[in-house]
Amino acid sequence: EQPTLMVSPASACPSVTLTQDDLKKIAAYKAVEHVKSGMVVGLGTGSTAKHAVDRIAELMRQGKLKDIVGIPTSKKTHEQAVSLGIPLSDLDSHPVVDLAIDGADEVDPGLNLVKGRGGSLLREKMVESATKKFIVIVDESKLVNYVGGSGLAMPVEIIPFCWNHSLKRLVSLFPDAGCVGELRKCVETGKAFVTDNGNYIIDLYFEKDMGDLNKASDLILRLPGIVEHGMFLGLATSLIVAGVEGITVKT
Ligand code: ABF
Repeated sequence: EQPTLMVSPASACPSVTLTQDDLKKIAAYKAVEHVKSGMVVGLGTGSTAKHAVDRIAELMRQGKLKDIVGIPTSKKTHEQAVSLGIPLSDLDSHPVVDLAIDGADEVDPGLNLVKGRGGSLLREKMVESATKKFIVIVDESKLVNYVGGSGLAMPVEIIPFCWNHSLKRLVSLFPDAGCVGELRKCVETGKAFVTDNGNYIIDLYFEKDMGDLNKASDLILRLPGIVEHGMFLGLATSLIVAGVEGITVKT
């Protein structure tokens, strides 16, 4: 039996202050309870998903999980999984994933997500659209009423060729939403951030909501030069939220 990491309500344990990272870990451990031996598992990216990958490896070491095949969603997660000894494969060899576990930047009440502020949205979307179950793990700070409406970035992966042209065309799709965009840059180098796939990212910011999300998605994807966007609509099958009051699971 897999141990469950429990969180006490704050009122029952007033002296314990949980950090945001503690909450991420709690959500991740809860999600890993759904991983069973023999599964093909999509391994997410980011500081929350990292805890899930660590936990899967720990259970494998303890002999509680066997014959796991991991499908990493980024080069970083690939490296982490290799260092932990998790056997890996890809969608070419395993086109159907049993379960994927990943974080998100925003989650709305309909389990629509914004992802990609970490830059891995394309591989994440490829893996998470090929899975039977996709559990999203977040701390409560990620919950929003409407994705894309938080004033924070909605990332779009584009090819580098004439990126400024693509930026302008993206912004022009949303004339009534107060949309602005910028090329994502590396903080260290000041140069364009390059994704695992050799592409650039445009971060779009909306003053007002962008309206129908599926329509917005279609409009973005129809532009030549656009590879993928960070709205994950209708892909998540469950959500695990860790907050100071405890864990909430939504399916
Ligand atoms: C990945 O990691 C991304 O899609 C998302 O941008 C980010 C969330 O990061 P964290 O878990 O570190 O908050 O899931």
